[in-house]
Amino acid sequence: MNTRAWWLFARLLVVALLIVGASAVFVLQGDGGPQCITLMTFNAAWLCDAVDDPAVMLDQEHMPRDVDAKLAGVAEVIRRHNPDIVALQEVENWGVLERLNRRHLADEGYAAYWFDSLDTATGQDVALLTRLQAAGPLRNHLDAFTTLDGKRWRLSRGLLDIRLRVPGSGKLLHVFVTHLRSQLPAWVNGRPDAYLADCQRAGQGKLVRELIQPALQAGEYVVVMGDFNDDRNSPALEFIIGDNDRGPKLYDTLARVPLADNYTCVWTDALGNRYYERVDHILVSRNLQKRVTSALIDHAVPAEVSDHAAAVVVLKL
Ligand SMILES: [Ca+2]
Repeated sequence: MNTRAWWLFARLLVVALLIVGASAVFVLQGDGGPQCITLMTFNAAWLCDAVDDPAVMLDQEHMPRDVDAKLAGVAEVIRRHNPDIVALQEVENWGVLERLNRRHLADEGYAAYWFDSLDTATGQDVALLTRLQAAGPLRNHLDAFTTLDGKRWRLSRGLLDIRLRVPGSGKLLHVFVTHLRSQLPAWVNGRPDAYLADCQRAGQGKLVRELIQPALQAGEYVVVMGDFNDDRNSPALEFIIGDNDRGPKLYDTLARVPLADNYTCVWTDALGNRYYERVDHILVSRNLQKRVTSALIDHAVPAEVSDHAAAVVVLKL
């Protein structure tokens, strides 16, 4: 090969390397194809620190004996499903969420989102861990209210509301997380009133529906998840899903879980009867229904970690 031929060969080689390099960078940046996004919701059951917060009534009563053992147990449940988005309930404060994320999930690449709720009895808040980048500010809707049966209802734990960007495709997921009123009776004039608690939860369901309607009407990809303290056929769930209005309905992703596994909580009454109920939910807008590739409920949560199972859904976006 003469000098001229060598030069031509060298130039072609450089051009070929540039093309290969450019395509490699393109692949690394995402090819625009579908991505699998794993969603999880988990009620972590009194995820408290060991500090007595004078503003919270019940934090000392439910303080874990070993805070880091509790956090490690919660982290293990999260880690084994490798979720991209985790909705948490019953988080006492920002400090305990940061301790979970930085000390026990440090290598998972999560950003944490949280706001303090109005619930000063339990101190319980909702929170989000996510590997997806936020595409807008976090909203909490603590000031929102609705009326039902002549009464005003609000979400004492708020409604976590954030848009997240799916890597690669650049699509946006509009994620909402909440924790509705428990089934424990409300106390009125020193007497228990279970019906009032049910009315409050129904009012909260109506309010969630009103707050998610704009995103649904705009055709966004919407995910609504959390502990709603009631099952699919309750008034609260009927409101949220859209059974009571003409707007776009939500799809109940966990309905596809086999019946024998389709519960997230077990209650035992005074006579020792056991009741199985799915109170934790992952609902999505209908434009995501065909993008759900799997759904499961993880019952292997140790009793000392939580009395709730974790729910996991994979979306292909
Ligand atoms: Ca709190």
